[in-house]
Amino acid sequence: MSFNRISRRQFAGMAAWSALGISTKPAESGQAGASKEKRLPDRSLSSGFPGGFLWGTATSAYQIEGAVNEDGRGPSIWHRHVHTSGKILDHSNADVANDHYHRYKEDVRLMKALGVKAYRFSIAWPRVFPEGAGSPNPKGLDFYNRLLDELLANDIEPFATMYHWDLPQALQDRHGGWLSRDTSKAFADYAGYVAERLGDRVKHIFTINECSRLVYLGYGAGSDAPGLELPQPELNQVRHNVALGHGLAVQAVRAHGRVGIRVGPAENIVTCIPAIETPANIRAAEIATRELNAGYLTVMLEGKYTDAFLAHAGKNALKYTAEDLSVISSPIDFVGLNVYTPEHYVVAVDNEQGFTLAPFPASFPYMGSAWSKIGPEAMYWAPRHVAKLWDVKSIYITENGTSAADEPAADGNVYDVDRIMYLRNYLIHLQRATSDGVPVLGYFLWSLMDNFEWSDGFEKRYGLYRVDFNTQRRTPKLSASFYRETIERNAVV
Ligand code: GBH
Repeated sequence: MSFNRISRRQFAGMAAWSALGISTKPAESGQAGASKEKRLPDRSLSSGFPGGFLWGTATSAYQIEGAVNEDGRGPSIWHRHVHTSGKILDHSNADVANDHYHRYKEDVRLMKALGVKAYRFSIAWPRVFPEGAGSPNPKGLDFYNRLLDELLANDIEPFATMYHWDLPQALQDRHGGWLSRDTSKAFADYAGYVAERLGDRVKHIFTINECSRLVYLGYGAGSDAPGLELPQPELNQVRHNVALGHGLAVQAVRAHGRVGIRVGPAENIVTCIPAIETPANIRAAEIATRELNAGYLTVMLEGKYTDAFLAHAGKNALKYTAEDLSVISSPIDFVGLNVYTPEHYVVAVDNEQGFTLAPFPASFPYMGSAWSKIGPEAMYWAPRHVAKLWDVKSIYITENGTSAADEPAADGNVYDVDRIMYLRNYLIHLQRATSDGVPVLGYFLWSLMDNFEWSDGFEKRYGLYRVDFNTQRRTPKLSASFYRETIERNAVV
């Protein structure tokens, strides 16, 4: 990159980097000057990640795009929810959010400055099918054409999520959203259409982001869109239809995408950690992980509900067919895992289920969100359990990151050393996993920049870049430097 080709905005961004003591020169520029000398001694190869390990960042459409009424986009359930439910912490909405719809080129430059080689983003279903089904909206799809071209011009590999919770409102109105399997079918039609249109440039597709959260918070607790509090039998049916939607979408992507397109889920599994790493506790944690994900990843990978899961459903037993189970378990190419928290610490006991879940002491540490327990070892055990239990050969960490208080210091910089502490420790455990041969191929940090954090509005910040939502100015936090260094060395720093 030569200086006279740098735009003013890029220059402003780079000034912020150097204020944090980071050289913005690419590593291969041969400038073995002062910045090199200051480096720590190289670690031995065994302390790094495998060659070709894919470093990326992640976002989702509704959380960053804004432009909710532009170019024929239809309303989504989140649009309705933020404007009517009164359940958003700061009473904000995402009508503008990060204005990424108009600023995507700048945002790709932010990624480039980090050195990431991959980007996980989601496609807004209501941009592509404003009514959820029926006629596609070419102008909506065009946004993703522009984004993909920009990413590829910058050597950043696109990983597209088909559904990150922004269901077209029309499908909610027409048949209760995921309460009806018509939504599962409409989802597959949309996914197939996108795979056909974008499959020349997108080689990796995630079906649904975190099935469990959209089911329980959207249809059970009602804190997320569509804000419903359904009784257990209906909730079970919603869950089944979401799993079915995943399977139908896998099939549609294969039917309509190019040969070799790769597809899988992006799940937030209930991660069970052996409280002490004895063989008995490790086995108990595996059993617990299989049972506690029975309605999601377990059925996707085994093609059946576990006995304990069905017994628990009891009189609320689900309506499904054998055909449904084979659709849900359509072969996938990889498993994506969003890893944030240790869900349970497990101790082996001699009872019927073979494990007990240790209660969390009141002193257990948390990061900035009410649910965000700190347990770096989740990053080791989540992929290890998945590889071991189901012999999965390819895993991506599709999200990991944390909110933090992020107060700018007197000099204007955000020294988010708590986020760095969190990331460093999770990455040490990820490195432990890859060293042990757990097949994790890449890692997407959540998130590229602060954004609309669902029912927490703009109150919780997850970004490597701070966003001033009044001016839309993006500024790297110290954690952006941490991530850039980690990527450059392919090792935890
Ligand atoms: C991810 O979910 C999302 O994919 C992403 O969009 C989001 O911005 C990011 O994390 C940060 O939150 O309300 O007590 O029932 C994170 C994992 C799992 C966190 C479910 C919230 C519900 C806790 N989520 N959890 S509670």
